[in-house]
Parts: sequence; structure tokens; C-alpha cells
Amino acid sequence: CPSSPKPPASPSEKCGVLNVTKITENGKKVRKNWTSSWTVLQGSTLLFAKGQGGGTSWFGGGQSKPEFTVDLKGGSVDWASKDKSSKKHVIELKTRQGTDLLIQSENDSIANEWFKALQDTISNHASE
Ligand code: I3S
Repeated sequence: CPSSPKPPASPSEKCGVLNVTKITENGKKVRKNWTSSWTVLQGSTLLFAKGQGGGTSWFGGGQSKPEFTVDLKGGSVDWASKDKSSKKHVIELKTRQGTDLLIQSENDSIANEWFKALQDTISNHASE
């Protein structure tokens, strides 16, 4: 993480720019609204902030706060089926709170890294 206030300590800390949309909020379907988001995986929390010029901003920089956070504990992650989106490399993240997200990168290996990181996080926190 470029301007992270602390050194990248745990392996579960990851960040980058991804395309994100909610598809469900509190169990109710919502209209898609794809946005490019600076995304940070920290512990079992996934944080999003609106992307400003490609990933150099940090939430703690005094300006932008996380726009949106989800708790991964008790959630699930899978590759989205074709009917969920026409985009490539789309991850479907379901949370225990009933908020479901689609997370996408045009870059195949970036999408795969995030998929693994999210999956690891969910299984590492499975017993909490
Ligand atoms: O599942 P949908 O409705 O085909 O999703 C598309 C729409 O959200 C569309 O916006 P409008 O609601 O203004 O039509 C988006 O521009 C598309 O990107 C969405 O589809 P993809 O396949 O890109 O997720």
C-alpha cells in the first residue's frame, strides 16, 4: 500500500483500484452503479473510497474517508455468473449483512489476486 501510515504488516492487507458496484443492499436488489474505487483489504474489513487519479490517495490523508466498508466475516466469494454482468473477471461478494457487491478488474491477474485474498480472509475469519 503506497502511502499507508503503517508498514504493510499483515499479509491480509491489500489495496488497489477496482471497479465496484453494489447489487444488493440489506437483502434488497439495487440498481448497479459501477464506480472505480480505491479498495483496501484490512483484516476482515474491505474499504472503498472513490478513485481519484489511480490509487495514490489514502483514507488517512486528512481528506477522503472510506466511502463504504463491508465486513467479510461470514461472507462468501465466488466468480459471478455471466448473467450477473457482461464484464470480465467479476467477483461476487456476499456479506452476512445482506449487502452483495460485484468487484471487477479488466486485469486478469489482479482479479485473481483479489479473489484469493478475499477467499483467504473469509476462511481465516470463519470461526469468529
Ligand atoms: O445488470 P444490468 O442491468 O445489465 O447492468 C448494467 C446496467 O447497470 C448499466 O447501467 P444502466 O442501469 O444505466 O443501464 C451499466 O452501465 C452496465 O455496466 C451494467 O451491466 P454490466 O454487464 O456492465 O455489469
